Amino acid sequence: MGDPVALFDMDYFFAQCEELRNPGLSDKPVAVCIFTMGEKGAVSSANYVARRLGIRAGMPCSRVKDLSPEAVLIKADPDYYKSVSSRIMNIILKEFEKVEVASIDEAYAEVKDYSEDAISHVKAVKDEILSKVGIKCSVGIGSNKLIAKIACELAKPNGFLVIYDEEIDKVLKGLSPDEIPFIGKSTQRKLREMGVRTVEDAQSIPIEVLQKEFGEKKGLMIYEFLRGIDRRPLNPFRKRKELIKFITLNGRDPHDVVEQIADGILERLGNRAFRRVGVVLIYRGATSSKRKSLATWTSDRDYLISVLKELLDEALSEQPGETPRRVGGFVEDLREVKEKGLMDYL
Ligand code: DCP
Ligand code: CA
Ligand code: CA
Repeated sequence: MGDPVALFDMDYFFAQCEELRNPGLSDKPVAVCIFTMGEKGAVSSANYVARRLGIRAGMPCSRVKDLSPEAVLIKADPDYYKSVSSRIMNIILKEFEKVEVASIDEAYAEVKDYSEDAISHVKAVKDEILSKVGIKCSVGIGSNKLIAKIACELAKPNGFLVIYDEEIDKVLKGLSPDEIPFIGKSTQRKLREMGVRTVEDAQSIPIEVLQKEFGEKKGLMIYEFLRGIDRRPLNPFRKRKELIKFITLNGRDPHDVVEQIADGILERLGNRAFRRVGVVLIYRGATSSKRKSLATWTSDRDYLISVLKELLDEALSEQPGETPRRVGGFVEDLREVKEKGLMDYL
């Protein structure tokens, strides 16, 4: 099999971000709630104290207090979680040549080999995330993304696990079919309907039967996943939906770093243009953000700087007398432009 892959997955990410800015929460059950379009909120992340009381991601927030009257319910603050995420991802991106940022709290990195040096380097990056950002994560290493993900799940929380190729079969057989990553819920349900109870049951299904049931491509993928085979390459060019640049102020006036933020964004913009601009201010214990949609796509530096300044003033006026610790700017709604530097593009 190929070069090893490491998966870094932050533990109870949103809830841990809340503990980070409010350490008094750490020994309390914490549930972060997301409210979508006026719906009743659902738990998006729960710390381990909450999980021990039966509080789980996905459950209605209204149930949390029934399970634990002491539970602390917090409304999700996505801009703040993004700012923590970007600091973590920057550490991982700096330490490895090839990285796929797979989600807000997950990144795969290609590891040279299984040598002691290479493995302890991965461990050192986990430690650096904790010492520099203050976030605990779990890390799994294996010869492909699937095995890395399985190792990471087994390592949670705050763990580190290498699954060597010769251990794959034994590890897989110790899992229930529901614990094989990347196999969706409906596939799992169908497998159960086919009488599958263990991974060994599933492995005994001939490939033709799987392909008949799930289609040629998906059937083959399931067949391979059940054997620890995953041909998906690391995808370091996965398109990000936004570009964000944060700067720690260390006492400076936020206006003095606007150009630096704009340049940090434009550096990574490449052949793309943006149609929405935003600003995030991180205070101790609070976040304030502003965004604005533009009339058209642009990649113009002066225009970006002027919009960032305008949004910065709006955001600052919301917390009068308070000094932010960090300030970030971001651009969203990206699209490719055929010619670099094209100013307006419809
Ligand atoms: N998330 C969400 N809605 C989902 C899944 C996740 O809002 N359906 C958010 C909240 C999580 C973050 O994404 O904190 C990362 O998702 P994970 O599945 O990795 O969950 P956690 O990090 O909370 O828990 P774990 O410690 O098990 O990784
Ligand atoms: Ca996580
Ligand atoms: Ca995750």
